[in-house]
Amino acid sequence: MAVGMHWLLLGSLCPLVWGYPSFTIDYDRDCFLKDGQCFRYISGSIHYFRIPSAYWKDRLLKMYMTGLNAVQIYVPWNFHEPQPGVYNFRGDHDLEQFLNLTMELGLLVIMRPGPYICAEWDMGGLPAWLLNKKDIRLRAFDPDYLNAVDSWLSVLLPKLRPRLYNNGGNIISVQVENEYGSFLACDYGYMRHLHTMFRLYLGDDVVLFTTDGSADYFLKCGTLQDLYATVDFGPVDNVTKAFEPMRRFQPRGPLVNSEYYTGWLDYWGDKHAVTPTDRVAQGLQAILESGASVNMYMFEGGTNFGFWNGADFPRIYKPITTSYDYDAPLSEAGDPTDKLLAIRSVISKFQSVPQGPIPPPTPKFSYGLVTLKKVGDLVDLLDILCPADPFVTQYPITFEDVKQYFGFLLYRTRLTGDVPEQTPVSSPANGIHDRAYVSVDGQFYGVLERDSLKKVNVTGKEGQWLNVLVENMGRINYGSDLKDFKGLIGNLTLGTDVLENWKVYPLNMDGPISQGWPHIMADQILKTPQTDSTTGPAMYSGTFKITDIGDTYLKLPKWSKGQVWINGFNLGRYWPVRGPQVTLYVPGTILSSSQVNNITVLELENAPDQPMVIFLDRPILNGTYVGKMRGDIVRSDSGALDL
Ligand code: 6DJ
Repeated sequence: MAVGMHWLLLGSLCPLVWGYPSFTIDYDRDCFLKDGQCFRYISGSIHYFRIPSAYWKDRLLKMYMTGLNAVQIYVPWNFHEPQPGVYNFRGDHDLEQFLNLTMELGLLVIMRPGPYICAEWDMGGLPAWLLNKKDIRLRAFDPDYLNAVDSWLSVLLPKLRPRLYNNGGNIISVQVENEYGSFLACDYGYMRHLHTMFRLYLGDDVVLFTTDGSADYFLKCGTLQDLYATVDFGPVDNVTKAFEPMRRFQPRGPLVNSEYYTGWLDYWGDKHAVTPTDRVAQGLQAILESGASVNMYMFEGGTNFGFWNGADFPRIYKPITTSYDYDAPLSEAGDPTDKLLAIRSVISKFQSVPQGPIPPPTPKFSYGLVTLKKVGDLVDLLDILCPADPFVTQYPITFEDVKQYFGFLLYRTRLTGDVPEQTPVSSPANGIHDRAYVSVDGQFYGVLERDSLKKVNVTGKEGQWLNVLVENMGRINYGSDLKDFKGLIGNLTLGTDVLENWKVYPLNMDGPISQGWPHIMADQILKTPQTDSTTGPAMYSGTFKITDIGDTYLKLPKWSKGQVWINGFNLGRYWPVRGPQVTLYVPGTILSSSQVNNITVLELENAPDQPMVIFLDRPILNGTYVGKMRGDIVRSDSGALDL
């Protein structure tokens, strides 16, 4: 055998001999060490839980083609453990399938398993069932909280261990908690406990890290010995300065920005957030010039389907929109944008990017108009939506009390006397979490809203039902108000009287609708006598046929606020009169070209006289803001006035 050949063979065996693969930190050379070489990652965040699983591979391929060598992902605990001890890792929840795809495409993975993730996701990823114990202390050394955390980690972390880079997989590092330094509890005992658990399940040699805002006061409570401290910040003028707090806490090791913001999130009622491409590109270039590793948050934002959006609470409650487009380099629908091309060109100055074109945007279809029929007022559909007996209670109880954590609860009580004059129903303690739709028998009177709309005037007769449908609009995901109980969390008054003797109906909409209701009962719907009133909470349904399948965007002209399902899939909330989001993203994966497609709309306030919706081939996420306060906002592109 030739000498050269001999060394070639030996070379391919060497990794095993030398203890490779290995991923560690070199504190002398201030870099990560991948198989003994200085290495930096250029990564992007992608949330598999915000993208239909059939599209995962396409998105990862686009990230790879941009020149990224890693992706960063969160794992939302509440998405996988909907009830204590009940786990879901199937279909769109199949985390391991997602990880297999990253491996296939040669992407490294930076894991962020929480248990808290923030992410503008309901309760920051913590399961709402933790609130069954009312005085639980979240993200702290509280035995009730820790027992639940430990049991979840005992399921999740063993799935990750064989996938660690040092064990032959592609996970190079694992984050413990998330921005813990912004959480007032500042409980080192809790962080130490998590650290112990992560080491127990993942071993001693994986790189564990933390991420915090780039300021000393964040790093103070967010960091812990043996956890590599990293920071997050968006485009800034002075990158060296932005990394200074990290350097003060940790003089040596690679610089890392774990969340470099390519865009930002949207709140209902605020302007659509946009971060200019040139700023993002310049900021990225400066980070890469500094030699740092970086993860772009988000690379694709995706969608808060169903009821999964979170909310912030700066001073008032601010729920996040259904779209989590984030003005990211890949759009909500996974299409490459100019921002992606600019990012790719910056990356190419520092490392080679894969040859070949970025896959083009997928076709979008404007399927056109679909007319809908009213199925019935919500209060007339209780047999379907709440077949069990309601809870009977003197004073209101919460979503958590009845163990329904998402969606809607109907509270009803009978008027104990005539109410001939307009009399306010109100919540003196601001206890509407989060929005309530008030009617007396069939007559709709208006809306109560957390922090803003405090009373609704009603009239009625003794014995009539006062109906208060309460919508959970998403739990707070950031700050010290994470324990965000839903429903009526205080008494309601009628005039000066406290209302008592309630019946509480937990409404299960996803169940029957995913089973084909109301379409499977179409004949009965036609025969059912119903009011043709277009005000107040009611269900509408329709059908449409298509020949080509692709993504599309649903616009609801002249509708107010509600929820939409297509073929049983819960697309999320619409609220065009509040904006800025006007259309809902409809992934082609839920449509059929061989069968009739069903659409079901729950409208909460006012439906158009001729109920119809329209499918467009482009999104409208920036309905123009023209109003100035909540309550009666009008937008020029809200669809409230025109098609
Ligand atoms: O880690 C957080 C992300 O999940 C950091 N971050 C992002 C995501 O929530 S807002 C957007 C945010 N942190 C709160 C900082 C508020 C100034």
